[in-house]
Amino acid sequence: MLNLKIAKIFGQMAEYYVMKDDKFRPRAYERAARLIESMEENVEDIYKTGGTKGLMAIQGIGQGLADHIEECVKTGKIKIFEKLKKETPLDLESFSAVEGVGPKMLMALWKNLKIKNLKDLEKAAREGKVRALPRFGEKTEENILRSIELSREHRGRFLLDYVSPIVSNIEKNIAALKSTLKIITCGSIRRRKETVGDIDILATAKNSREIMEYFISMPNVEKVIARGETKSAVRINIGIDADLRVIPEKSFGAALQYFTGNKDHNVELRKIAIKKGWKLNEYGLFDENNRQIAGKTEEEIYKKLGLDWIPPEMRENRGEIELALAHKLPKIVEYGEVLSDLQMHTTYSDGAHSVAEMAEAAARLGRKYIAITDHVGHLKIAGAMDIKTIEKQWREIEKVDKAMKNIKILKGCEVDINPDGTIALEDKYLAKFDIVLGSIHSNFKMPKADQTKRLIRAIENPHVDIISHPTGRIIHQRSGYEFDFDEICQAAARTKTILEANCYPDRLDLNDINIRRAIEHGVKISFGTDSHSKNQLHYLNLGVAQARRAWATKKDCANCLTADELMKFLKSK
Ligand code: DGT
Ligand code: CA
Ligand code: CA
Ligand code: ZN
Repeated sequence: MLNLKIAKIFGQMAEYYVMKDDKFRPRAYERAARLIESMEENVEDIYKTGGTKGLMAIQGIGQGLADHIEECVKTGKIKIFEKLKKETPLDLESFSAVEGVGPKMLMALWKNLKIKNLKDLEKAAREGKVRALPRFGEKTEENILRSIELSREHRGRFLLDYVSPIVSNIEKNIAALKSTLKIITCGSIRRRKETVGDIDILATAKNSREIMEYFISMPNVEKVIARGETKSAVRINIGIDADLRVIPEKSFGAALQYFTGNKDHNVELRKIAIKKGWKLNEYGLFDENNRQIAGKTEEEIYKKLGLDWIPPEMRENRGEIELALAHKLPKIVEYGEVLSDLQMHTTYSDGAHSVAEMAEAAARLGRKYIAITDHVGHLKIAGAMDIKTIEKQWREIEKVDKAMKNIKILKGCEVDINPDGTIALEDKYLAKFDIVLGSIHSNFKMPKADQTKRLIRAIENPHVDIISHPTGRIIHQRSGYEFDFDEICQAAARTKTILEANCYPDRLDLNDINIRRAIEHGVKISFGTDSHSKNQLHYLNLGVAQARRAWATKKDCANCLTADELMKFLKSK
């Protein structure tokens, strides 16, 4: 947990230094925050074994930051941060849910209206006080209110990737107990939904008491909500609830099916049972004489009802039940069929690791090839590359690629799409990359028709292979720019342009619904983790899960092609 705490403090210090017009600190603190947040090793452990020297061995951590971490480990606080907070006592965290309100604006809101937190801001905006401030205006006020609404919709839901490590940890620890027989998490987590409301765990056991005792006294339990022999519920310290049910073996499959859901899928399934004169619930499938005819495994429940087994990701009552009844379920892409990662950043732009470090980590995860896609264009804050730097990177990629036998590295880039739909790099350079991702990183608020035209023009550029994070939405933060999605899909299908299923935990863009629409238009999708650190490369499966939720098959996914096949496909554009 300490990593998150320090990352949060550094992130807020970056914001305070922006308010103070500091030239260098904001970027240094922001980078450190992102780096630490994504690190697997705990900085506290690194400090305890290697001291500040050990910390400084981490790329991007200098003396000053190392001293801060030391102070935080020793005293639980950082004095300079406490001083900054005292000077400008803002609840910065509360504002993180609102898009488009930067530190400078927060400073102005504080100075002029004494706005300290999100609640104050909403009140002032509703009263029309925000628009009166210099450089704010009516439009900004509207946007603030809209984005507060959006964040409210998401309240109480957590990013799948944020919850996953906590879940794995609980599963691992419970599995290690003597009395545990089986343990599995179901609900929206098993369906790999992009956000989850709570953690639903099922277990079978020789004796439920040991499991329950452990569950309610886990170190990260903040509050015990309910405790019992077969069911307990707790609040975990990140604010999410978890419940654990211990189920008899003979009902395990039925419970697994029931608690995996979703609810609508279950309701449809139960109707099929009722039509046969049977009964289906979390204890089993029962015939007209109330004899259990299935329930030990999930497979036998589907089978007895006349359905093929349905992968959990598909269980959303979006037509999968009819197909399973007709034995016509699509063969959705398997996690292991995805060979590559087609978006990542290195130290050449805003990433934390070198080309070689990224390639080695990707190879360890079993990727057969990757595309290095540093920023090109206008994103100064993201360290966009110029021509000289690009050429230098190409030589480096060639060198690393030659040295590494188990992975192929493609020369790629993520280049800005200008407001008029032209690309922020000349064609003669674009032509030299193996793969080009076009992205919208600016002018989000254009009218729908203009935004659509802009994207179509980018798609029509023969050098643009993939449109990256096509809708621009960020989960819990912003809903994405407005454009005609079907028109974009038609243009992409016509030109053989790929649309990305970005795998970054709060992007997942395209989302499951849009992936399905794209596929129906005949568009290929690609997976890119958008990693800014080698510790993020595992995000790949988050995106693949969304594609499975969209019923994508192997042939719909560019990353299921071998590197040679992909190059051939790209040349056919
Ligand atoms: P979440 O937690 O909001 O992300 O979504 P779920 O799908 O995990 O929903 P949750 O935790 O409320 O319930 C877990 C599963 O239990 C749900 O997917 C289906 C099942 N379930 C819950 N309530 C009902 C119900 O009223 N009827 C039926 N048939 N199943 C239900
Ligand atoms: Ca749930
Ligand atoms: Ca639940
Ligand atoms: Zn991007």
